[in-house]
Amino acid sequence: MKVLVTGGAGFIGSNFVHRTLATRPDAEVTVLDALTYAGSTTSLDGVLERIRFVEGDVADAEVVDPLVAGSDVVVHFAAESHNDNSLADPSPFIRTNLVGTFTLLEAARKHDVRYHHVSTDEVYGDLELDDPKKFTEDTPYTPSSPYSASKAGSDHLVRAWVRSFGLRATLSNCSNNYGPRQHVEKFIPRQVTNVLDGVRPKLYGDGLNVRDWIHVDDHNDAVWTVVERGRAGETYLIGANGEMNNRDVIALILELMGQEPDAYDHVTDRAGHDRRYAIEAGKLRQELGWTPRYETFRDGLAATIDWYREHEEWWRPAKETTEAKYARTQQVLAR
Ligand code: NAD
Ligand code: TDX
Repeated sequence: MKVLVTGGAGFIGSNFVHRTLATRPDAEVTVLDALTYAGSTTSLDGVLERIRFVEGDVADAEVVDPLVAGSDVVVHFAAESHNDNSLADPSPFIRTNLVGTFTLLEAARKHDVRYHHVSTDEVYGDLELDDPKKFTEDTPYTPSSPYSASKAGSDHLVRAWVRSFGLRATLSNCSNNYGPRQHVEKFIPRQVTNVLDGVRPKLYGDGLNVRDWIHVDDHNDAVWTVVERGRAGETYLIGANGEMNNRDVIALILELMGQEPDAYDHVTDRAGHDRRYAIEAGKLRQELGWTPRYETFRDGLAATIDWYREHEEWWRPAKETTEAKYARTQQVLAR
């Protein structure tokens, strides 16, 4: 199978490429990635020689069209992915997430190529902490941030191309991923690398916001499950019952790294900060038989911490500029 992976030099996309080559030796993988601040070919170390790597923009039809034409399936990960960045400057989110998706859809339609769209649970807005409900495939879209609104718009484009043009597409909306090769701007890598640098972790607001954590390999196995067995036009939610609030995640990181559980700072909250995400993944489990392999968040987190300990050369180049950016917008609050 010839697989075009967009965003394959980013966090989830690079882990997808590593996992694909490990589990599907016959797959012929092409990566299309613009190598923005969030992408690096070092995330493909060890597999670069087994794939074709194309540096280019998913919103550039001249680049996209021949690559899609030469593929059996497109798995679209490329995106601007960080909520805080979307609050500072939404414009690249509109171009990459909306125009980029549109460009891929047009090529997939023209060449009748199977398309899988990787999306997020953030399109459903947020839940109250005491709400017994979780997100399902039927939850209405109410995105909060420019990032989640751009992802919501891209999901709508995919569904319109399915209905109007008969595109052979599937969608998946996943909860928060953790694991190796995640950019240090994101919550878990930021705190782990702060502790490695002797800096206190930074918690937004009261820290009671809940995220539903899933290991990136479990997400990517689910994506393959949908690519291979999902029904055209269908959406599948991906999650592994990993709800935990941010305070507890920081306390666990500190404990696993041999620090006091309260050795962190409270900083200015994110504007419009979603309170809680929670995924009901029954459709994926029952219809397609997927189950996550990582049994506990604690074990997966400990392995992720070890990865950052052992790969300073991977994260160090981005650390200083990321923290300088945060320092301009966030203040440490007195307790
Ligand atoms: P990431 O920011 O780590 O990686 C994004 C990759 O896309 C980078 O390699 C970047 O260079 C590339 N890219 C950006 N703009 C591009 C463009 N115009 N053309 C080509 N390449 C471009 O993101 P991630 O966390 O790996 O997320 C991947 C996908 O999964 C996104 O679609 C995101 O919305 C979705 N998702 C992420 C999570 C999560 O927890 N990280 C959860 C659910 C869904
Ligand atoms: O320093 C921090 N301190 C903090 O308390 C950072 C960077 C974040 N946070 C909080 C904000 C969130 O409640 O931690 C939580 C997780 O933050 P992010 O890592 O920025 O993730 P989130 O905003 O939840 O979005 C992530 O999951 C859904 C991904 O970045 C998205 O791409 C994905 O769609």
